[in-house]
Amino acid sequence: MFQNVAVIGATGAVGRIMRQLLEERNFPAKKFRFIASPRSAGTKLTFKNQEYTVEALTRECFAGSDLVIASTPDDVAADYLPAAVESGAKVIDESGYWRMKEGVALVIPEVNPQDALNAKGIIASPNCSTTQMVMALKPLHDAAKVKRVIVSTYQATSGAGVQGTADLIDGTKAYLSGKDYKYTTFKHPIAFNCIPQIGSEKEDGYTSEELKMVYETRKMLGDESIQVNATCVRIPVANCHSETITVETERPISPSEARELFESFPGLKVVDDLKNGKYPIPSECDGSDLVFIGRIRKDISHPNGLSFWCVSDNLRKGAATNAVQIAELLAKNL
Ligand code: 2RA
Repeated sequence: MFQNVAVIGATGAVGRIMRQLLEERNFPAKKFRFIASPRSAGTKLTFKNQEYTVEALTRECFAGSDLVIASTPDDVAADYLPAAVESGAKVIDESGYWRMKEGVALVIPEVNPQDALNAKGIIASPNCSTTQMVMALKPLHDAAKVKRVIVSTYQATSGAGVQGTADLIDGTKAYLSGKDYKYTTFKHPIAFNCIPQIGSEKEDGYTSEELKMVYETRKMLGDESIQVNATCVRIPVANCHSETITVETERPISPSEARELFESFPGLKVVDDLKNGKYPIPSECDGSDLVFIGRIRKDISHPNGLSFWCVSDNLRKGAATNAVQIAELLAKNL
């Protein structure tokens, strides 16, 4: 059992769900601490019926904690987490900063648990859009080796933080009442619109979000030969990312074999009955820790191709749940 768990970024959108999960799942630890930016320090919060005062993040604050779970902006993770590792704690990081660094484990517990157990320093949790896709790819890769993936995402505003969803709600109200609204998170109106840019411009006309899907996938599946072509789009949905995924495998996988592979993989749930209008939709996946798959069908343009639709709560399995599952894995193997 961990003796002293520090949750960093405890008052943010993901931090709030992390607290809820640690409580609901009865995470085994003697003591918890909740830490956030100096701006939120002093805030009172309730955890397991006990009141806690949020502490300020400093480089010295990790002393005494043997597990640190952090959800902060990248620059904060870059500045502070090396001090957490130096203090001797196991460190799980939700930010994007450490994921692709040499020697940092990037982990989805259902996919590559051993990487977390072998990790010497920071254990990073992947980007939300990558997590749900890699959950779906793993059983296909194990059965028939994934060679190429073409993915388009339909990403919720909550992925851009609390202000992203505020922009969706307030922008929609303004649009409906014919008023102007100044968007603070998005470059364009998100109400009644979609925006084909998530993240910053990178090489060859791709965005940072799209390249995360390429490089993080290869790292977690341990296969640098997998080709991934991603297009990431922000849509006016508050929560849950959706993805269309087309996979080319070394040998053909039929839709019925794919369904069996998905159904027997932990953390995946198949909802696939087109005749009766049943497939995963964000409004029904919101609040779940699972990754949902539907519309499983042959890619009629390629003999070894398979297409499907994938939806998951980006704040839960895409962020908080995955981090807490890594913590549970470490706790079981202490
Ligand atoms: C987004 N994937 O949805 C990002 C958040 N990490 O913007």
